[in-house]
Amino acid sequence: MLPKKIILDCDPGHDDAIALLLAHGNPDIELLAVTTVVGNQTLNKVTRNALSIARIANIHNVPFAAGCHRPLVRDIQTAPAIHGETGLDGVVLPEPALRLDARHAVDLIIDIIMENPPKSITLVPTAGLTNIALAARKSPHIVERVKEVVLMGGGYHTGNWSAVAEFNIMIDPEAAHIVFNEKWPLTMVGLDLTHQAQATPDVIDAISKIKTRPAQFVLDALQFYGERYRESQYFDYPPVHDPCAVAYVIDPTVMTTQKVPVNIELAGTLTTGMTVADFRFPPPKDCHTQVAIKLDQAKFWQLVINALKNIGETES
Ligand SMILES: [Ca+2]
Repeated sequence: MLPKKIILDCDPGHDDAIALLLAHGNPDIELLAVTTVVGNQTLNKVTRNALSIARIANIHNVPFAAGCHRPLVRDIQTAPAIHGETGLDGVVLPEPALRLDARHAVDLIIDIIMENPPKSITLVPTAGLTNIALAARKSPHIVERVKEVVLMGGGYHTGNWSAVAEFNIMIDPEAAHIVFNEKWPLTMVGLDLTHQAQATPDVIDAISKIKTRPAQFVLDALQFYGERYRESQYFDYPPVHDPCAVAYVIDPTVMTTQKVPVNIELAGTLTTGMTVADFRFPPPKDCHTQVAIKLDQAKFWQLVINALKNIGETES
């Protein structure tokens, strides 16, 4: 089987970091680019974090590009309560060794989609959707060339940034509206699913046995991230959102999904940024969106652990 070609659009971020390691360490994924966007922290901070993770994991020959420094319409909102002032507090980050691609992330995304055969690229956004929305607006012909969009964001029952909205959607709901309404196949890996992906003590134990620099980085990241989730949202163990989207691309049987129309609330007084999922049956024939429902936790964590083992030891 040919590896699946993906572009990871992210805002590292503790769980983005693990998503990046999973994509890099899994042999069924070909990571064509990493693009960054304002989200968990400012664009400069998350971009530097992405480059530092590349050094920790020995990622070479993959272009990294910085994208949008603010949402389309709204003011910037970041998430220091979960990710700290750097966006990746709790870990020691090395000076980046890779240099950024000179292109804007939006242009890099468009270039890669156009250079590759139709329906061969999967977009995996694990942040606000500003870059992806702008790419679709700048070059509308990319939409039919993308194989699918598998994003971490939203939730059909659960919010975390408001009563009903999730952070990645709520920080740029207009961008999310664009991305959910384009006719590419779209899988929403939302909070309903990712709250099942908690880094429990047995997971931590399995990762601590790997004893490599990238594995230690993940342990340090989960330590900080777990404390913040305990303090701010009373989780016993932290939900590791972003790698769930990568895991679905690797092996769709890692979760169950349901075809459901989803749209983004833009005008609500209480519900802006809500991913409104219409579970009335049957779904329309032209429904191009689906939502992730139930995670196979053992299979998911095995993918993460295997990726760390594949990456192996890296230079310090
Ligand atoms: Ca993220």
